[in-house]
Amino acid sequence: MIVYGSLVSPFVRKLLGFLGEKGIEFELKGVGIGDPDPGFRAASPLGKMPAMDDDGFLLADSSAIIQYVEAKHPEPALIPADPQERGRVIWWEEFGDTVFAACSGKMFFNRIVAPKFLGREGDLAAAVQAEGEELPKLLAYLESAIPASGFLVGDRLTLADLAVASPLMNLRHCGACIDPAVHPKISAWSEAILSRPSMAPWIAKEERLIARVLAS
Ligand SMILES: N[C@@H](CCC(=O)N[C@@H](CS)C(=O)NCC(=O)O)C(=O)O
Repeated sequence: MIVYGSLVSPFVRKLLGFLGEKGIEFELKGVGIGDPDPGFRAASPLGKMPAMDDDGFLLADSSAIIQYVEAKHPEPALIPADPQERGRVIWWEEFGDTVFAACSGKMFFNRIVAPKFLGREGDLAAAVQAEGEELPKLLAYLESAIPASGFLVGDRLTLADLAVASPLMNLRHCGACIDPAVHPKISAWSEAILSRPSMAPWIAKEERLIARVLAS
């Protein structure tokens, strides 16, 4: 399987962790925003990452790819069969993808991607608004919702944990680290998820990339 994407995308990071947890071998082909790579453009009609080529089967969108992989490789199950658990997992994926990643994305895109990767000014007012107004409410909700099990749904890792922990890395790149004194549950839970063998090597690589880019 080939995955097209950049290590710093929350959607790509979620997918890489998911594939790692499944034990699936894949090759990551690095592409950037607006990348003309023909394989990427064929797999991603809208030019968004991630996209996938699985032996000629082309698919874009992290959630679509994850559903495909879960159906093709059911074990270990990362999307539970239990109706209530499955509903909760999809809620958390939605929260991670469309709410949390949108907020962290306003900070990350405008402060790092636009100036450092695209060579143009970001909308710094949007970043300030996201950090000051949106983020505190989202972190308060997440802090209140992390169960004692240490996993967002049930008592084992699911897609929910990967989907919500992933955008936290984009906050970290912006210097907005989780303060364990203020958000002790998010701090402990996210450290546990982001340090899993499925995530940690990619994160180490992406941290080196961001350090290089910020120093340039
Ligand atoms: N719902 C999509 C979102 C993908 C997405 O928006 N990716 C961003 C990077 S984080 C992208 O490719 N943006 C480029 C663009 O919008 O042209 C998914 O889960 O894969």
